[in-house]
Parts: sequence; C-alpha cells; structure tokens
Amino acid sequence: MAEPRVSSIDGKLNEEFAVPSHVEEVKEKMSAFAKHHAAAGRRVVLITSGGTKVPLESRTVRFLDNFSSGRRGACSAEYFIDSGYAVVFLHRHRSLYPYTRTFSTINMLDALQFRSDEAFGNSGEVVVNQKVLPNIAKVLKRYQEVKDSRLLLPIEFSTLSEYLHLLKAAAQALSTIGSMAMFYLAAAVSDFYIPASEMPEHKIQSSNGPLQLSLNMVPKILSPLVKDWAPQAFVISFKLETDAAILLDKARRALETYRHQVVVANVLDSRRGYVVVVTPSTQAELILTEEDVKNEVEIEERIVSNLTSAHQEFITQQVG
Ligand code: 9Z3
Repeated sequence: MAEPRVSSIDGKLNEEFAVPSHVEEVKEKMSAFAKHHAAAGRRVVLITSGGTKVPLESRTVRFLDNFSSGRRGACSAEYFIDSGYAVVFLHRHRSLYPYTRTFSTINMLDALQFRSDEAFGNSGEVVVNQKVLPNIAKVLKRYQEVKDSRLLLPIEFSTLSEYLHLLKAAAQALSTIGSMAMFYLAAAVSDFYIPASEMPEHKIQSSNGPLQLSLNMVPKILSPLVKDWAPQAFVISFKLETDAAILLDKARRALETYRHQVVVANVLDSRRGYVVVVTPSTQAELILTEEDVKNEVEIEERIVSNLTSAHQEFITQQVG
C-alpha cells in the first residue's frame, strides 16, 4: 500500500492527537540547546525512550501501554555523553533515567541511615549506607559533571499524543543544526490508537457488557521526520520483533520505506545481548559474550560506538 502523503500525516496529527499545551515552549528549549552545543562543535542526539500510553477514555481510567523499561535509552544516553554528544532525552515519565537507572531497584530508605548522636545535636544526621549503594560516589560525580555542563536535556511524555507532537517539535528544533543532529528512536511506540473524536469522555461502564475496541493505525511518523522535518539529520530507528525469523526482513523493509540511515534490529528476549545494526549496504551483528556479561559490559556501549562512527562518516560525506 502506498505511504500516505506527508502533508496528510501533519494534518492528522493536529486533528486526532491532542496537542500538549507546552509544545512550543519545549521546542524553543530544544532549539536553543541544539544551537548552543552545535556552536561549540558538539553533535546532538535526540533519544526517545520508554513506551507510549494510549488512553481509552478522555478522562482516563484505562489505557493500553507499550512494553519498554527505558533501559536502552537511558543507558545509551550515558554512552553518547561519554562520546562527546549532547543529549535530548525524550522519555516516558518514570521510565529509567540516565545515571539514576543504576539504583532503580533500590528502596531509597534502605540506602540511607539515620544516626542519632549527641555530637550532632537533636536532629542527628543522615548518611549513605555504602553496602547498599557502593557506586554512589562515582555515579553522583559523573551525574553532577553532566548536569553542570548542561549536556542532558530531559523532556517527558506519557501518552502517544504527547510523544508524537514532542517528537515533531524535536525534529524541527534539531533540523537547525543539519547533519550534526542524530535521532535515536528507541521508544516503543504503539501502532494503534483511538482518535480524539471517537474517544468516550467518561469511564467505560462494565454494565454495558463485554468491550469491543476498534483501533486506528498510528501514522508513520518516521516518514515526515526523514523527508520533511529534519531531512539532513542522521536517523536511526529500532525494530522490535518477538519472532527472530522475520526480524531482518522487516528491518530492511523499514530502510527501503523510510530511506533513513540505520535500523537497529532486536528480538524482545535477547535484546540485552544481541542486536543487528542494518544499513542499506551493511549488516553488523553486535553480541555480548559470557565474558562481557561477567565484566558487566552493556550492549549499548557497542551500539553507540558503532553509530557514532557511522555518524562521523555521514557528516564527512555531507561536507565533502
Ligand atoms: C526497541 O526495539 C528497543 O530496543 C526496546 C528496548 C524497546 C526493545 P527496554 O526499553 O527495551 O530497554 O526495555 N525499540 C523500538 C520498538 C518499536 O516500537 N519499534 C517499532 C517497530 O518495531 C518501530 S518505531 O515496528
């Protein structure tokens, strides 16, 4: 089936997906961030991370969610910063976050100790329990350096509508720095939604019997992003399947359809240790060995290293 025209996707976005009230303000922020870093010769990557939420009612009680912990995005953000990039981190509210991700399974109150001692007066003091948080000093130091250098701009989304509008705003904001911009689209985005015009306002009543849902197809946002909103940027999408047999075929088809630069293909169960980086002319398997796993190597380090080199080559070709 032919791709819908770009202009029709733009129209659909405004008609069927509620526009977040702060989108223009966020766009300004992202644009200033991109220009500031590009002027200092720094490349900028927009990372999307986490799953989108699709409400079933406008006063939402129930919603459909997409699976993603946000670990891929949060982890990659750290490696991009270590490689000299500035990062716009467009992530699902409360999904994993760079640096704090390391402590996501820890109960903060177990990590702290209250010491009451006369020497501290009546109020006592709170100290970090080093047994619970052995790496806190190292991670905190890096987090503070990154914060002080303003290398990380966090932007949150929850719903699919917020994601789509904020991604469009990000693409337009980063288009001002041309090929210095990279898009790393790791968020797990719903393919289905209920248009605003068809959504019931109030909570769906179970007294009306079994629920039948009819969901529309989400417009393929990659198409206008590549053709219209940020045509000079280096764009990477992720392809997620549960059936390994169809993965590479789907990745290749995505590259042919959208004409962007890279698809990172992964299977749900093996995604922490195996991905394939697919371009129109190459295919590279990135695999963690048992030794790597023992040494706590993360596959995102390999993915980011592969992509930053490819981005460098892309920039050189554009200039040359
Ligand atoms: C991915 O494939 C990511 O690698 C994961 C990362 C979501 C699997 P976690 O957040 O997992 O570390 O738990 N993201 C893209 C998923 C997606 O929805 N892709 C669409 C598709 O495959 C294209 S945009 O059709």
